[in-house]
Amino acid sequence: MARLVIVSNRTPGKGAKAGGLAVALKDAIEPGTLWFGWSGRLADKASDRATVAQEDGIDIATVDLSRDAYQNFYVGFANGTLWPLLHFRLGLMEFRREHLDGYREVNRLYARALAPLLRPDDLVWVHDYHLIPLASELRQAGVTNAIGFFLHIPFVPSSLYAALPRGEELLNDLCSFDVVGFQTAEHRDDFLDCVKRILKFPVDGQGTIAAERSVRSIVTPIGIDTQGFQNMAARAVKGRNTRRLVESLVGRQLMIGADRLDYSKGLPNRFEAFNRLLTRFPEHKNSVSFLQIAAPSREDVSEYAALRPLLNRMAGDINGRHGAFDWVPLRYMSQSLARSTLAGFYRIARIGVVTPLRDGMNLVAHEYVAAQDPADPGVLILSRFAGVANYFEEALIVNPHDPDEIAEAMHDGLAMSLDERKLRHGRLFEKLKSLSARAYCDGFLEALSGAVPARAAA
Ligand code: GDG
Repeated sequence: MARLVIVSNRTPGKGAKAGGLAVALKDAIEPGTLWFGWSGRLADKASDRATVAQEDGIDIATVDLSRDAYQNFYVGFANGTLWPLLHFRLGLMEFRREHLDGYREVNRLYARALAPLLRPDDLVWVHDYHLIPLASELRQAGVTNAIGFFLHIPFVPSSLYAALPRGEELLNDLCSFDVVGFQTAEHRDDFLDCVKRILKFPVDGQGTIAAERSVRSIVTPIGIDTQGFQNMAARAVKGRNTRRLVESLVGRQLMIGADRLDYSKGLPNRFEAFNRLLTRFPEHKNSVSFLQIAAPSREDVSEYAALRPLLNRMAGDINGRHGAFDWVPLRYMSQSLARSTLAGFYRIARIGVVTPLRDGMNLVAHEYVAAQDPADPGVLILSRFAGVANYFEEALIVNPHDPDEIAEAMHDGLAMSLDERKLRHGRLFEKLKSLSARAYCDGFLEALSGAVPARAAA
């Protein structure tokens, strides 16, 4: 059987925050799988020689980056240009030629480090926007393997994409993969729209692009291990942290949000929505607490650093205005919690608030639904601009740009009958089964394996 080679910005293991991806790929990983990525270390000089170590039966190959390479590639182009652009935030996009050049150089370096580790029938699965030029660089290094790419974040319509200087280079790079996967049909269609309009490549009815090679575009939504998360939540709810949280609520209902501290997650609007809930529907005063966990992220990117003081101020304003001597309405933590602690907290929360302005998928929505007690489930409030909203129609769907609409959904969710909560949760839970981590891996790898005979014939 072909060996799977996974490539992502960070490899799993000590100190890496790749947790989510490692969970999603669990079913694809076997003894002998090779996982390649950045070590997380900054060295004086970047090296194109990988260090290979065995961890939990898989081979982990890593390279160090130089400080300059990290600045241009990671802080500059990946997170200062591509992330805002692909989240529809043109106003936040900053482009510098040296960042794009650095981004390509790092991808070239990765290709040089990875190519000698590859065996002829390996299937190579590349993850996310940091690594768009990788297939093209691997091809230049002589690699002929089947190489697939999965984009975890959205894609944008061609009119928006056109703002990216030298954007056609990256579109061409994407056409060096055999398979390109997206979270939703909308993201894939926007990508194909760019390919047709900007590169003028023909695309057939199945979404296959006739470039130098034949490139299949597919929709394979990511998922979680639903059963595993449900079990973790059921266990955690009996644990010390959840019990202490319940005690501290003294009978009040809980609303919860958990996100990376990222401007795409719509946190200021969510805070403003809670402010409006308490202003417009004062019956909720002293009867609900909102816990927002915001795990620090990408702190060396300036837009991220700017978000922190804004949220601190908003949290202070809300608590100053609405709080009482025995009630803190908004409990805000810019810290991360253990995954199992989070699972227990989701389970006791009457409302899960997932209101990103844009999101590729958003796995917090999956986790919140998986964590619920089916006999007394909570309500999910979900942004229509999260990829998962394409699959989760039974959530309370909101436009996250309108804090009043979110506030009304909070009000409705707090008042929702047990019967309606059960009905909605039951349907969402059914959907989780087909949106599983296993379905994601199987779907993508089936398409990638299919690329092998097609290429051999060509
Ligand atoms: C990208 C795309 C896509 C959050 N706070 C804590 C914590 N989390 C965990 C959540 C969840 C994960 O982080 C976040 O996943 P998301 O899917 O919401 O978002 P991104 O990090 O932006 O990921 C996204 C995803 O890739 C997968 O394709 O869904 O659209 O943007 O698992 O639970 N985990 C812990 N402590 C926290 O405080 N341990």
